[in-house]
Amino acid sequence: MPRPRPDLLSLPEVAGGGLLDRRLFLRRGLALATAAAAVDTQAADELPWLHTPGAPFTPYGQPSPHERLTARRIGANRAVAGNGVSFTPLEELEGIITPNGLHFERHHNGVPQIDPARHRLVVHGIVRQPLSFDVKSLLRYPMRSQMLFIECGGNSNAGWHGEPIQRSAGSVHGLLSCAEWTGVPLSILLDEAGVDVGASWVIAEGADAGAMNMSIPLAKMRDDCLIGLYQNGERLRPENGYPMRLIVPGWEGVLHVKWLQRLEVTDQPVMSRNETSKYTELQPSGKARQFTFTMDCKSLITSPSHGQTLPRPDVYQLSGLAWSGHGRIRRVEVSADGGKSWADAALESPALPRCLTRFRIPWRWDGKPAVLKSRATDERGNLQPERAALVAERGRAGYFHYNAIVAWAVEDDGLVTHTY
Ligand SMILES: Nc1nc2c(c(=O)[nH]1)N[C@H]1C(S)=C(S)[C@@H](COP(=O)(O)O)O[C@H]1N2
Ligand SMILES: [Mo]
Repeated sequence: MPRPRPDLLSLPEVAGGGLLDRRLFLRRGLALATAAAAVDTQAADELPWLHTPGAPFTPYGQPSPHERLTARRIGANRAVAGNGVSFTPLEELEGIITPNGLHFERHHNGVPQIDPARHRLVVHGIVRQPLSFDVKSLLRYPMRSQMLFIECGGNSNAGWHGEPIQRSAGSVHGLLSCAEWTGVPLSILLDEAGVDVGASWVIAEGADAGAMNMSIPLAKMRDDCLIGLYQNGERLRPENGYPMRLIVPGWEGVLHVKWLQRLEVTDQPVMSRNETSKYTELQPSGKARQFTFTMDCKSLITSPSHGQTLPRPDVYQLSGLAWSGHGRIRRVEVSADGGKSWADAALESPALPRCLTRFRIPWRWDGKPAVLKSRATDERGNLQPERAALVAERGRAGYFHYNAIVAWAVEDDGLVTHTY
């Protein structure tokens, strides 16, 4: 078996288990891979694309057919038609933006096929002037763009299981995506409607069958919420709320009401199904947490991760994602010895608030079993907890808001599995 190059063997460790200085990637000369061969021996006349004209233009591009395995994994609820999830394949992607066709999905009643010409958004309740907007009129309002993650409150819920689930990173933690959302700040519409004194909540309702609804504090709506109309530059996908959805930066996915058709300004929450029987968390005391809006500080190594195999002892680039609904990610530390020692990973800029942040660190694997972990700290000082601490605090009946440190075990044959 080939050994790491001597220049890589001599690099000093910054933490146990072979973690190397994060700045090595910034310097010239740390080429981890060696080019396949300086001169390719493959004869050029065997490559048909060098000899025949290429395919014609297409009105809307598609991924290469060689990348068809980069796809959402669907977890449909067979008992209830239209209910279920599909997961973003986090381990297949790089950078921080989720392509629109791979944004995760969570529908309680399937994807309504909405004709934008017949869709209306009504703003009413404790307002001086109730308003009704069609899509065309909303498109003429001033807009704002922001890169933001959306994470379902039920993301990573398999972490509560007694045994570590053996599935790819994306199919456990991929109810998480990140896009540039463009839309109309809600404060503009609320000002136009003229919110009256006494109002403190807004009830948002979707136009899917069942009209899913959620209550959101008026202060948050005024502060930074958007009526999202564009997703990564193009109009929303039907799965993600076409023609318009609520964007609630940093807060639980379920509040980002899709296919938005009604905003009712009120003085109390509506106590809908998804804020009472669901998306609440039973604690060891017997009391349930309710209105747990903000998504906590969290991170995950995506490469390497479950199901991947390291081909040989060598220097690898560990890479992953960190995020927090409380603001910016300030720090990500990585451990290669199961949490005994930690080293700072490099954060890729820009590290935006309530947006995914990519981290990287070089790691020299010596071929012995290792346990890889990452832990994030946000600008408010929130530190991602160890699993034991989270379970001690919240018990295991809560289901939602699991944000504990994720551990990957690397066996001596290079196979990566999930461990606690
Ligand atoms: N109208 C409506 N809005 C909805 C839902 C829904 O089923 N109906 N699902 C919610 C949940 S639970 C989540 S996590 C997010 C998922 O958004 P996405 O499917 O665009 O990823 O949408 C929320 N908005
Ligand atoms: Mo969700």
